[in-house]
Order: sequence, then C-alpha cells, then structure tokens
Amino acid sequence: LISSPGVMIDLTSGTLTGDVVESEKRLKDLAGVFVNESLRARMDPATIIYRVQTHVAEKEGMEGGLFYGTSFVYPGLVGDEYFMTKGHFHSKIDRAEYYWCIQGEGMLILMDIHGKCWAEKMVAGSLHYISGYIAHRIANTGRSLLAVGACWPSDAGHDYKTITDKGFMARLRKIDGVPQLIPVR
Ligand code: M6P
Ligand code: ZN
Repeated sequence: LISSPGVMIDLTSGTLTGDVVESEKRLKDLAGVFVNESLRARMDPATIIYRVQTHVAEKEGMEGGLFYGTSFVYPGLVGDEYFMTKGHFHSKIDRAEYYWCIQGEGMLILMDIHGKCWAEKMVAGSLHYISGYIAHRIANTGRSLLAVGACWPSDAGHDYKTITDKGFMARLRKIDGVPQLIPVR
C-alpha cells in the first residue's frame, strides 16, 4: 500500500532522477532564436544552451493532467543577448503555467498576443505565475547555471511557430553590464 517515490527532485539543484525524459538544445538547434543569427551561426554549434528534464506523468494532450519539468539554462551570450530558451505560447492558448527559480539568476520574459513584452527577475525561490495567452521564455543573466521548475497542464501543448515567425518583440540584452529589455527594431 505504501510505495517509494518514482521521481526525486534535488531541491538545491532542481535535478530530477527516476522516471524522467531528458532533452537538450545546442546552438545548432536554435537557428533564428537570437537577434544576431549570423553570429549564432558562426559560434560553436555544439555549445549547449539549455537542457530540460520532464516528468511526463500523463499522455501529452490529456485534459486535466499536469506535467513537471526543470529547465537548466547555461550562462552565456550570443553577442549581447543572454542564453535563453526558445519560448512558446501554449497550443491551447488559454492554458497557464507556474515557473519558479531553483538556482541561479535569470529573467522570465513574457509577451502578450499583441507583442507587448515585459520581464520578471528570477532568483532562487521566486515564483512566477504565467497566465494563459502569454508567451514565456527564460534567460540566464548570471554566471552560473540557472535552474527553473515548471508545472503546466498536460493538454497545453507548445506553439513555437508564432515565435519562430515573428520572434519576441523585445530582447534581453547585456547593456553596460546589466540586463535590459530592448524592443526589436
Ligand atoms: C519548461 C516548460 C516546458 C518547456 C521548457 C523549455 O520546462 O515550460 O513546457 O518545454 O521549459 O522551454 P521551451 O519549450 O520554450 O524551449
Ligand atoms: Zn509553457
């Protein structure tokens, strides 16, 4: 009647062990994601930008379920733009999500359906509610690994196309040594 946990989270690092799906994104997988695409294409394609560990507790698309993931974003820059995740709207666009920062320093970059962007600072322990209709991505603004926990509905899905086509309308750039959210063009 009593079972051992099938998944463990290391609470200081965010690392999952057990029933977990692993994925990673290297610079070669992120064509068109950074403002300076020609620089990205000239940098080492094997550079790892982020990894995601997901506990897939339900079938993708199942209504009423939840997924858990930890995203690990590495420190670094493409020019003056911080390493970051691709970012997405949800395919079921009204679906919300929680993010919380486990370690490191970063920024949660948000965009509404009209292209208006804003950002929230992430530090270990910060909790971020992302309501539906809001695209979300995270950037590492620190010198160490950024780990962010996430929980989202299993029927939310990922809409990357809207971001791929138009991009985020503002970018987090290191200007005078500090992160600033700068409108594109
Ligand atoms: C979090 C969640 C996942 C997402 C991952 C990486 O763990 O939001 O759904 O896939 O971050 O972000 P992206 O898919 O934008 O690359
Ligand atoms: Zn999401």
